[in-house]
Amino acid sequence: MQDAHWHVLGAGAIGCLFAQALHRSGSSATLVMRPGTHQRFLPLIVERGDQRCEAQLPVITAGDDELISHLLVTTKAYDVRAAVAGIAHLLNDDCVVLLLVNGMGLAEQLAADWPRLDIYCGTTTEGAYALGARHIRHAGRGQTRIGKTGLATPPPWFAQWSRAVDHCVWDGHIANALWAKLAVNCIINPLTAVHGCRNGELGQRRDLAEQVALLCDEVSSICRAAGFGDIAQQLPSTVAAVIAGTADNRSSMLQDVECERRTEIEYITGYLLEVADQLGIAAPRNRALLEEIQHRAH
Ligand code: KPL
Repeated sequence: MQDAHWHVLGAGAIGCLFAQALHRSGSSATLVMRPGTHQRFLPLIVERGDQRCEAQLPVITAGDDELISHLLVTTKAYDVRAAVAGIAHLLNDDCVVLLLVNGMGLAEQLAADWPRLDIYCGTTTEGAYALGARHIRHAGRGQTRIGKTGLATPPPWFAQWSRAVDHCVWDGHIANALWAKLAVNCIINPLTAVHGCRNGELGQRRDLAEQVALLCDEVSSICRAAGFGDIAQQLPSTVAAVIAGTADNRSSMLQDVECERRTEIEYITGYLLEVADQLGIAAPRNRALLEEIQHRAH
């Protein structure tokens, strides 16, 4: 089968990392940029250890007429719907859309807006951060899991991804991986954002460790009721491992709050609370954190 041509919507650190990985492995990847971008090619720089890889990637905008068959979406969660709507006229009817974004609920929203899209979800622990526009540092190797609910075996295009991206696996139960990440993010992200601390402090400071434990209980009970009993059971040890493994990190939500950017809280804690409401579970700690973060943003 001929390689698919990927279009990448969202040229942040993760979008650049995967666009470069696809390009480097011989697949074609095009950046979808905002209207007003006049360049036909843009440089993309990835630093890794003491190496620096620079590539020129083709660019399109919504004003072009190039059709899109495979779309990787790596925008902020709150931008996904509008960004996809902006290029909907370029999408093939049965376009493959791979969502590699934080939070949950977006696949359902896109499916409701465009029922014919073939939507996949992914989650990655690759560590990358921006040094400038389309200039990133690939700081930590991680694992990338991709899947689609109800699809046990990968579609043909996945071969490209396993060739291009180290430690990229097809996950026949992707909902588990997404919920496991959601549960961890519901604890670490809002707590670090509210207390203005690095991830490691959540394990080191007794007052914060207590809050982690209480929040773990609440998130676990929602996970359990939603059918993710294993995630619930392992949550305290999973969270402790992520806190220890990312001790020096400033969580993405802390960075957003510090830079006075919009946060992704509605797609993380907000999504969890929607599920809790549907299941009739009270979640006062999560609700208080949601309100606190929303309050700070205004
Ligand atoms: O995913 C993260 C984030 O910051 O969004 C964690 C795992 C908390 C690492 O910082």
